[in-house]
Amino acid sequence: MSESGANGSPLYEAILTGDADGSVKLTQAALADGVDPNDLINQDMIPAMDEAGRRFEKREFYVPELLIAARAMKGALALIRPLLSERGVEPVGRVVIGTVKGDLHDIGKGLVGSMLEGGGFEVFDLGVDVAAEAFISKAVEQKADVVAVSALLTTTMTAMKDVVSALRDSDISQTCKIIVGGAPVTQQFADSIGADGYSENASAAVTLVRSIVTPA
Ligand code: B1M
Repeated sequence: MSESGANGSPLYEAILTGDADGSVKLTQAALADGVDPNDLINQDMIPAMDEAGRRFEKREFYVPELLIAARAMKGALALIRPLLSERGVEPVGRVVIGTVKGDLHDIGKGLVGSMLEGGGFEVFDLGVDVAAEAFISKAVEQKADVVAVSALLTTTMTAMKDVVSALRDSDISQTCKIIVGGAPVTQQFADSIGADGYSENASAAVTLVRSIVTPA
């Protein structure tokens, strides 16, 4: 599996070619062999999706190929998710997460949510295409510590600013922080829209949220 390297491993190939049955079977076998789920995600699964994106840019892949790759990725992730979210009883904080309005990409957001659950947080996942008001009303309802917003498109990342504004105008502006992430998002962009934090990947998001909820 991952010891054969990211590109070209059987799981990588199964996801890239949209072989959902294969990706599930290979993931089951790797987990049974004791392979670290984080290695599967970082060495095989994410690189396969990145390659799908590269092929899409080069017009070797079209939307249907992206969709079947995503389906194969999700099948494998469904097996891994419970392993990421095993945790103790007491939540260390509450996080509302979703993909910004106009954006339907949910794999990275789902991964961030699962890793946060694994880090001991109670996570309320609002799904995709989430309006700014929906983020904030859920955060108010749940007295959330953090609102986490994902975007994968340069055209939708600008809508993150609306979520920041809605939070600043809300009753929980003093108690709830907002973090942003997703492939096109940068620390500079996060600063420019007044977000409280940015992280590049799912495990960095856990470290970031932890530092927000329990500052050193
Ligand atoms: Co889309 N798509 N897509 N797509 N797609 C990208 C993003 C793209 C880069 C492909 C490309 O051209 N190379 C490109 C965006 C270009 C741009 O804006 N710069 C693109 C495009 C153009 C589009 C459409 C417009 C295509 C079209 O219809 N013509 C369309 C838009 C639809 C919409 O959203 N309105 C579209 C549609 C789709 C599918 C529906 C077919 C499918 C999504 C299926 C799904 O999610 N259920 C899809 C896919 C699969 C991709 C790629 C190939 C893979 C995305 C993915 O799941 N990556 C993607 C190319 C790429 O990213 N390499 C692409 C794996 C995932 C684990 O990584 O989501 O980046 P990622 O998450 C990472 C980090 O970003 C971070 O942590 C995760 C890993 O640890 N992170 C956070 C994410 N959210 C975070 C939040 C945080 C912190 C960290 O805190 C809040």
